[in-house]
Amino acid sequence: MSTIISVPPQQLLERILTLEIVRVTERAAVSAARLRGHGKEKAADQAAVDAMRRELNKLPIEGTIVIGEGERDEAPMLFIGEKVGINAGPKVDIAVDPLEGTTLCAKDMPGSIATLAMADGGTLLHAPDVYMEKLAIGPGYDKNLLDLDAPPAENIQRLAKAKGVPVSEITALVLERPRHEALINAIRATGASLRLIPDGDVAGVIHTTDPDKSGVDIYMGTGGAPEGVLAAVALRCTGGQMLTRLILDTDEKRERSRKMGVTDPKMIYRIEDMAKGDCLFAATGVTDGALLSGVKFRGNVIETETIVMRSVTGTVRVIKGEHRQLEKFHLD
Ligand code: VTB
Ligand code: MG
Ligand code: MG
Repeated sequence: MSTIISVPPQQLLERILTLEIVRVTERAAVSAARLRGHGKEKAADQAAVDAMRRELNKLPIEGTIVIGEGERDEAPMLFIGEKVGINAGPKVDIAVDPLEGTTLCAKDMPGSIATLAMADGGTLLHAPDVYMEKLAIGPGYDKNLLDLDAPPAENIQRLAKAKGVPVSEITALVLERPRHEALINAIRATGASLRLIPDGDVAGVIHTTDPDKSGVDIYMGTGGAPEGVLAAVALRCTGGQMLTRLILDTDEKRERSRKMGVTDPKMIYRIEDMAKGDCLFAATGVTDGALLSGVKFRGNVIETETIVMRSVTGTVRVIKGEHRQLEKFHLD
């Protein structure tokens, strides 16, 4: 049974773009990786942003950045509303996190990636840079299995039952943050296993789509809304499930999100509400991680590993790149 959502033929993205976006995340990852382990989060982020912008501006698209990053981190960003591409070709929405896990990169810890999603123009949720509640599981379950408002224990018990395993065989993934203390205690009380990550919940959510490989059955907790939309695009391609809600706990955030088109501040989003049309997702490893290997510098050859997905066909490719003479052609 496929849970992949179909779209009308006129909304299909040109499939050649699948490979084009690989170049973009590859170059962002290589540029960030040059500063891996240097303790300079902003410099690494800036390097990734600059490379991503330069590569995006070579693509045959009329692109608009609808999700940039940096408002919350004060990071240099590809700003929301920025036009990218050669200004000819399909109109597309683009969500970027040029360096997801800046701290991981600065400390050379596992799991930082360069990531990007592209979708038919006007079809991605314009999420402000606020926190977002997230609940995600892999494909193959009833679409009403989880409830964002249910206690964590209940969602875990429902998942265990649907999977046909005891709760002790369920692993939940959560960002290690003080704000998650109650969530962490509630998960521990169920007897489920809990994996804590320091950063990187785009990859974290993606892990739920392949529990046999990742060991992760469910993602729970709050993380960045931009990362939530990126993960939703990936899940749209692989067929998992995700429920989210923006945390708009101040007038300023409600006003900012209203300006971005959010009419119901309490809305619970499903994947198809966050990514309505055909979409593509790519991520290249910067540091080594469970999802992707990091960039390897080997003299004249630079190696990258990228995962790229296309929603309309549900194709997932892992592309290993060997790059030669990068500096000859570009200025990074
Ligand atoms: C998460 C995590 C990111 O932001 O989205 C997180 O996946 C949420 O914000 O890697 P806090 O760090 O404030 O908890 C990141 O850590 C950075 O973008
Ligand atoms: Mg991020
Ligand atoms: Mg970032």
